[in-house]
Amino acid sequence: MNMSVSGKDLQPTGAWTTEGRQPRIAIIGAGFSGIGALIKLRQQGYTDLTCFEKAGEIGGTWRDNHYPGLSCDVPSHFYSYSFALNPDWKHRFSYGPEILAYMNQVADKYGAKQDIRFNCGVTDLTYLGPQWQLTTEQGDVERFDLVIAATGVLVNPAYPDIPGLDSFAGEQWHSARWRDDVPLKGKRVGIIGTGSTACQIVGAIAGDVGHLDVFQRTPHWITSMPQKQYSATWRFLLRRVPGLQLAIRNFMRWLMEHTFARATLGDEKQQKRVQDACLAFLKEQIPDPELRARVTPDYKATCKRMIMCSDYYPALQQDNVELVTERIDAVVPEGVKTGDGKVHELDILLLATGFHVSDFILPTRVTGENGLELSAFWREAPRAHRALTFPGFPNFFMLEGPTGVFGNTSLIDISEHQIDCVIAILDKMKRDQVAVVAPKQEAYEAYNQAMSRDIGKSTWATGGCDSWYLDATGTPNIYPWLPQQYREDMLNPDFSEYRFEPLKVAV
Ligand code: NA7
Repeated sequence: MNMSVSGKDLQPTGAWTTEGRQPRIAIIGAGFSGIGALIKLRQQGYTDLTCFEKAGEIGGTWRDNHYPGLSCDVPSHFYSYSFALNPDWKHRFSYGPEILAYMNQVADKYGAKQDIRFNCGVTDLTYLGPQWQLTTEQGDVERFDLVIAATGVLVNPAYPDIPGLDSFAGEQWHSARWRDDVPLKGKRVGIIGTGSTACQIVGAIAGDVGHLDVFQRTPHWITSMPQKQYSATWRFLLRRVPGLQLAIRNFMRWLMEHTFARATLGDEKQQKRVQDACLAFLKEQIPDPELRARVTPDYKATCKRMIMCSDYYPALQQDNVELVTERIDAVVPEGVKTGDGKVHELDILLLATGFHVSDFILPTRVTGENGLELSAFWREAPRAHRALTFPGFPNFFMLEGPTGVFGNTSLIDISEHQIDCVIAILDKMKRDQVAVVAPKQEAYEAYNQAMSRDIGKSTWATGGCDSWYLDATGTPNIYPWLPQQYREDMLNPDFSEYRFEPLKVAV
């Protein structure tokens, strides 16, 4: 069915605030942020909601990723919605399928799926003042008063730029495009990458494959993942004791943020504590000093995102597993050729090589005021005002946008606070009967300057490593202060940083 509306209907209308009607809100993406936005907006009385989801089901990263061993390195009771605490988590750190099932349960419970258009990607967003014109992959065109992009961060797989990659004669795939139809049992498998994803995969498949080559370009700092299966008694208690779940959630948040965030953000003692814990874990896990030396990083812990994984080091020491630290020269039809001239013959090549982290909503074309395109606005690096809004792009919000809180913490928690901030802004628009909201250019610049100044103190900048936190200029493009501060910013938005204007027609 083509839902295009006629040219007449597409003429700019007045503002929702002055017309006394519900704002038409488009939410793009039905992962944790998008579902959270649907639920929280409806709870606050904003009911004209349409969520555009490019896939046939909800889930975002937890739908796209389904590789063996997939789990979350943020504790389950913290990695959940504050309004839908879950006493039934089976493990302290949940596995992918349980997280996806939780998201579906919450979406069903709150009726969020009724607002979602599945298999409906958005190709274009154009600001026509005070509304946005939205075009779908199907060519349908509609108007919305506000747009909330909830399109995720780790979405588009990064394929390594290795000569001959396509010449490989066996099967190869990216970790985020896992092939369930190709059995690994008994096969000669190679995996490129040693980040969080690779560590989980290696731990899960080492016992199954015939031979496994792990191609490491840079060793990562790894700390243990204190996994624990929750007992039925514990789950019963959580259900019965008032406040217990919330107390655990808050404690987990405190723990994550006081260990990793502080260590990253200039607390040298804490950084040393984290690094010493990693070194002790490594020594305990790998007795062989030669292998240990090969996996010991030469940069500071917390420079790259910390990995929590207890299965990786034991897997590396299995007889059928080989750590390859020689530089990869090329992929050839038989396998991977390294700098020492050796060809590592493989049946299957796995690419755990990360994501294009600077894309965010792109390649959707987003055109703001005066024809300004978001891709041009982001030419140097993707930036935002308080990781949520953009000058020149009124009535447009991005959850988990650039310069966000992407360290070892719960992105669900962060996005919930962002949604609260969006709601506070909508409430103000309604109260003051204004049509347009956007951050002031000077507020955006002052904020980004403060970020640039303070990010230099973090181990992302000083730790001596390359990471996905760095933008094309080599500067960390991430929130430089403690997550607690971001939550406070979102709970108490400073409205003087925004321009609120009456109806303004597009030029
Ligand atoms: P990451 O953390 O970006 O890790 C990617 C890994 O792939 C990392 O070890 C890279 O080495 C390696 N890589 C990338 N390109 C190449 C090439 N060309 N040759 C060799 N090795 C390469 O991605 P993950 O999927 O593991 O984790 C992403 C996030 O998901 C993670 O932070 C969690 O939030 C969950 P490098 O270290 O750059 O030398």
